Amino acid sequence: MAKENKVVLHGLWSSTYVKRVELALKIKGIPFEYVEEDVLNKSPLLLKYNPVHKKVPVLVHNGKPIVESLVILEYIDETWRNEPLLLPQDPYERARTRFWAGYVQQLLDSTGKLFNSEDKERYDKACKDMFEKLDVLEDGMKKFLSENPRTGGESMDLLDIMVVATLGAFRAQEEFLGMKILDPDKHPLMYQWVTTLMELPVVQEVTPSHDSLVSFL
Ligand SMILES: N[C@@H](CCC(=O)N[C@@H](CS)C(=O)NCC(=O)O)C(=O)O
Repeated sequence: MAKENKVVLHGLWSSTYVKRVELALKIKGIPFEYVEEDVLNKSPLLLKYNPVHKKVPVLVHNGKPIVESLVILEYIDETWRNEPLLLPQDPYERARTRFWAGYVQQLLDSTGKLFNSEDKERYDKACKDMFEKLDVLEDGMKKFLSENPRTGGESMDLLDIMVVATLGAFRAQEEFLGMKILDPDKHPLMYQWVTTLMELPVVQEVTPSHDSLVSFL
């Protein structure tokens, strides 16, 4: 009898963390059921599956829950070994990819603070942090991408997923904030990378419309 392979993703349409997992499942060609959660009124299932953080995404594989988006991405890659691999085989390159994925998470944290700042001082600080991180990424990625070139097409890896899930909503964020975030003159490599990824059909499939993102913000 074929081994049971039931995959359920508990998510939230607007969540960048959930988008990471949706992208990984689609890129790997893993069929899954999607359950939209209401994070203001958490379902008993969500609380049962993620009693520590009570957050989405939660991936349930054959009844077993896995939580925390980066942990889920690695679980997917280790469980479904088909191409594209999300992390390189070589331990050193794997470590570097994890390092930069962690840095993109820090960029997301700074961007989040920009939206949650209660006063101008905090807003300015979050803004400065965000642009400093973009500068570091622009610089760091010159070397990293030249040594780890993107293969193109839908062969995205963990870092591509992190980058597009984090920065893929930049146009809606710019419209909402009334300022440029990803400027092609200041961050040409990041701009090119993000906009190329945004055009991929798999990315478009999981990306909410511009208008719904602006209203949500
Ligand atoms: N570190 C978590 C963060 C997940 C997260 O913050 N999820 C949000 C949605 S974007 C959530 O479930 N929030 C509900 C809450 O905070 O109560 C991850 O990487 O999965």
